[in-house]
Amino acid sequence: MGIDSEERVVRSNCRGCHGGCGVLVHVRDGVITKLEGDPDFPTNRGSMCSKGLAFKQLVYHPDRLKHPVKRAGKRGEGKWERITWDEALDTIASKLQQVIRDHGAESIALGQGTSREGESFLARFANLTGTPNIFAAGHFCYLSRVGASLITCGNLPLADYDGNPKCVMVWASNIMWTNPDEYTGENLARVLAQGAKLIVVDPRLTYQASRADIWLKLRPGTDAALALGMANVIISEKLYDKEFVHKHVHGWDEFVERVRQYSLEKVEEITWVPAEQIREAARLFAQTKPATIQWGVPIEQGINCIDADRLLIDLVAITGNLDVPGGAALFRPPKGQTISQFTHHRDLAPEQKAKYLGGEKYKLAAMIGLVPEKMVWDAIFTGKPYPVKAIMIHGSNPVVTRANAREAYRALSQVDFLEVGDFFLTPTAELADIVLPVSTWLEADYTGGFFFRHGYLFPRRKIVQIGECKSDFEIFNELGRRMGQEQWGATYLEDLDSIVEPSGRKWADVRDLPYLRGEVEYRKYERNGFSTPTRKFELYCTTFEKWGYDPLPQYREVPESPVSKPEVAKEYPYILMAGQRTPVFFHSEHRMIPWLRELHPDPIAEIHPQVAKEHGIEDGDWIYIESPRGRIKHRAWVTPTIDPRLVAIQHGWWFPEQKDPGHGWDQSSSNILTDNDPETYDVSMGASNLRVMLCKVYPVAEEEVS
Ligand SMILES: Nc1nc2c(c(=O)[nH]1)N[C@H]1C(S)=C(S)[C@@H](COP(=O)(O)OP(=O)(O)OC[C@H]3O[C@@H](n4cnc5c(=O)[nH]c(N)nc54)[C@H](O)[C@@H]3O)O[C@H]1N2
Ligand SMILES: Nc1nc2c(c(=O)[nH]1)N[C@H]1C(S)=C(S)[C@@H](COP(=O)(O)OP(=O)(O)OC[C@H]3O[C@@H](n4cnc5c(=O)[nH]c(N)nc54)[C@H](O)[C@@H]3O)O[C@H]1N2
Ligand code: SF4
Ligand SMILES: [Mo]
Repeated sequence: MGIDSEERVVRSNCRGCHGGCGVLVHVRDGVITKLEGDPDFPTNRGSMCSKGLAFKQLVYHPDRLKHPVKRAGKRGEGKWERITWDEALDTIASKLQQVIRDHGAESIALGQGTSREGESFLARFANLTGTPNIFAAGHFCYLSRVGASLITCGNLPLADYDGNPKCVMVWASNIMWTNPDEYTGENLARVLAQGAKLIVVDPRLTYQASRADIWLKLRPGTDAALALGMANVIISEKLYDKEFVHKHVHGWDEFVERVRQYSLEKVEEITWVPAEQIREAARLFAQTKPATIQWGVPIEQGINCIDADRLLIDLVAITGNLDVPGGAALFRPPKGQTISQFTHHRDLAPEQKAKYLGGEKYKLAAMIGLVPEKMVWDAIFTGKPYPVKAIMIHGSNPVVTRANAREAYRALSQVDFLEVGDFFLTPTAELADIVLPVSTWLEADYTGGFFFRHGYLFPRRKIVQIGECKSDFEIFNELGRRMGQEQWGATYLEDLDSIVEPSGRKWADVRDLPYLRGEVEYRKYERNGFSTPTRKFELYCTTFEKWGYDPLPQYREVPESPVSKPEVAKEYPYILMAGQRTPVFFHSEHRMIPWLRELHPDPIAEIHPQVAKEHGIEDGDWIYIESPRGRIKHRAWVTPTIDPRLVAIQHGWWFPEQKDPGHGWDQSSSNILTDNDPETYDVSMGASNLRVMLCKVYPVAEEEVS
């Protein structure tokens, strides 16, 4: 004990966000003392972000839920009673079985948020239970990209930084702060330091935009139009890869015809980007080889979601940068079970698949196994097309993170039975009947990154045990077995065995390896074609044709903009960008972590000095941001880096330090301002508009500042 005790260093990989950074975990006397970057790890090469460095404060946080609890008072009253795991799991299992008996398995919905490691086990549990209804964040984030890629070229293309791109088009991405999905910012920084050209497409002057060779400062939400304009230049100046187009593309002529409808004059008018700059960027992108696109989520959070995604893949493909070194590669996973095999997605009975909520309308979402959450809320409110009676949410805080947060709050307050698995009593967990305490990535074994498409698996070992916490893996395994599902292993470690089994190994054989990587091979399409109905890269999407959507990409005007709603714009004159991330928080998380909150105590709205002057706002003042649906408070950051026609706010705010059970969920959350109207959804994916709408701003009166 004390100063003589031994310090162990355990290699692991962080999952404080999506990033999967290699870390060295220092442990003394069974307690984690420090996390630092692993210089030998391929994804981060020693770098770590503030969230990862502060993660031990999350693990040992005094407010962490350490045992299961059940509701003691009324819904949302904040009164809890400690229960055993047996009581918790028995209660959940018998409730779910009762719903299956009375209404059918489809009346159970499983909820998750953005990618967490537990998602594979959650999906497996849903499929084995027989419900098609999984709601997540995927329809407006990432899985939309996966879906768009599946129907276009069979797999998700990823920027191949290891192949050293000579030009990177950073499109709606703040990767240095966000390390999203398969990516870490470290890789972009490295190729830029090696001299790669940089094009940035972003309405705000970000760090990257300030260093770009070309910065395209577009009107928020108009990305699809800009991409069509760039395609127009590439086609009319014959800058495309003729051989690729000739041999591997389906629907070239139709695509060319569609693109011709987007003249640069028209695109300039829609996007605010001068025609000459569009031309210059298209030339730089098409003429520098290899080139890649680093895309980000804002293009997906609204009505143009899938077409914007498709267009970015199209730009990569027609310039000959698909599946080539330094372009956008189609990686293969290491040998093992596929996600679809593991989750038993294919085993969900056809009659159950036919019951996807919203599946008739949002066919792409149903194809990848997702339900827009609004369909679940409506089924709770109306019982149509059938009632949803029980919800299990693991790894999400919809009361803060989904469009029209008030509606989400109402739905989750009304559903018959709600179980939430989380680290803390979030505003969503506070509405539950039972809350389960979940382990973090430092507290369980797992094949990290299993859901991602970068071709890696990051084995991770359990290092500490906190209270009675259990991992999502263990919870779904135990619950599944209680429900009589025979496919689960005797412990969840046997389920991990099954993931690696096709490689002839067991979990124990790989758990101490730093990572596993699939074989990297480029230009696979030359041998096999693409995994699409035509075996070609589909500029003209035959799947969409079959489903009755426009097979070619188009631009749809943002549903609430000065163009589409000039009357509303008279009262709400600014375009609101509702979703800035900060480097120190992940969505609604981390506001309770001292090191991180100290760096960023309050929600911040970016407004231009001209706007500030007009409304009598000083830098640092509390202001209201109001949309036609409600108002919230942020502190003003008066900055010339934002256009005077725009206001940018952050996303994910609640206040764990406020002790009432709502924890201020409706005070500063961007989703008090958003709508969740299906009229504004992407047609095939059901992506809701989280980002672009109209607003006004004004100071908070002194007496209202709390
Ligand atoms: N207006 C607006 N809304 C947005 C966005 C925006 O830009 N603007 N962004 C959207 C996007 S892209 C996304 S992906 C969503 C994210 O939406 P969510 O995924 O709902 O966001 P989080 O706040 O990360 O919620 C995750 C919760 O799970 C808990 N958690 C973390 N890890 C685990 C785990 O391993 N297991 C379990 N059981 N729990 C865990 C955390 O404590 C937290 O409470 O938000 C969306 N909402
Ligand atoms: N620290 C931290 N990291 C995160 C998250 C977090 O909350 N915090 N969230 C995670 C999740 S789930 C996601 S999806 C990713 C998101 O991370 P990214 O994909 O990087 O997306 P954002 O940071 O939301 O926005 C990126 C940039 O797009 C710009 N932008 C906004 N609207 C538009 C638009 O209409 N068009 C264009 N071209 N640009 C626009 C913004 O100004 C911003 O600079 O980050 C992940 N990583
Ligand atoms: S970027 Fe994500 S994975 Fe990497 S250190 Fe930060 S929190 Fe951890
Ligand atoms: Mo996301």
